[in-house]
Amino acid sequence: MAKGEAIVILTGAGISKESGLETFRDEGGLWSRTRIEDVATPEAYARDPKRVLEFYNMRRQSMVDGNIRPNAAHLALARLEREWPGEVLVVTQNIDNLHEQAGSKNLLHMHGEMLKARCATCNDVIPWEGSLGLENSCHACGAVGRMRPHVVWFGEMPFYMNDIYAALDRCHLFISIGTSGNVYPAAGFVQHVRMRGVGRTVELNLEPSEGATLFAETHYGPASEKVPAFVGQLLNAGRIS
Ligand code: BJW
Repeated sequence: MAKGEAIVILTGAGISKESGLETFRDEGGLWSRTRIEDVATPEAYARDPKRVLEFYNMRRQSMVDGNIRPNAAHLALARLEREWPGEVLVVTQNIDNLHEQAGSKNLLHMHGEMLKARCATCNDVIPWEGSLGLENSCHACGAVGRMRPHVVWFGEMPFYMNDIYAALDRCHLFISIGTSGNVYPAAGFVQHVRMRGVGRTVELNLEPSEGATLFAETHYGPASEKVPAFVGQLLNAGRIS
């Protein structure tokens, strides 16, 4: 196998759909029932924190109680990380913990994590599985009513951007899985890789995304089928191109 060829994988809500979690923009998805402006912006939280906390409490509870498990696509990416001789980095927009459950280790949650809470005053982040309310106080600074979901809302800066761009700058293969390509900066990663003039770009999705034409190679179908098949081919070939 070629040593040192690096792979960056961007995942979105589509990879977790077959584990029972909702996507955002598909028909019947989260944003078809709830307005982004009401629950996923800092302004919404400032205006009506209780409503925003309740929206995330419901989703957190269904994630914990629903016994949500990784599917074949998450497991295939963990296998790729274990067996590929070069670097494999998963950058996920998802706030679920299915990549961790599947065994992925080199993983960045650019839009945060559902099972963590952050203090809006001192930025302390702690694990959080129960409901969040305005009565909760921060264990680090003691502020009351300032614990919020550890997620990235519209207009907020996603996490790990320096690490992500550094990885995109050295990767030989960029794979985008189960994301509609509507939300920046993630939607711009494929262009970032293509601008370098080297590197293979692949989209694996149920159907063509907004930015489908930017990818050199596309494969359409459920992630639980397309991802294991693609990973199997990659590991058999032992090289990227
Ligand atoms: C399957 C499948 C199966 C289904 N198998 N596939 C004006 C003002 C302020 C900002 C902006 C502005 N104009 C533009 C911006 C930037 C803005 C943005 O992109 N807006 C666009 C709407 C235009 N972005 C931001 O604000 C970001 N921050 C930022 O840019 O910082 C810099 C900045 C700072 C200050 C000022 C200005 C700029 C932050 C974005 C945060 C996104 N947050 C959310 C919520 C996270 C918490 C939560 O979960 O509640 O992240 S929104 C939501 O969208 C979530 C997702 O991670 C993200 C992406 O969605 P995803 O994963 O692509 O899901 P879907 O549903 O869209 O697609 C699913 C796909 O799966 C589909 O393609 C299906 O076909 C497929 N699929 N089943 C395979 N079985």
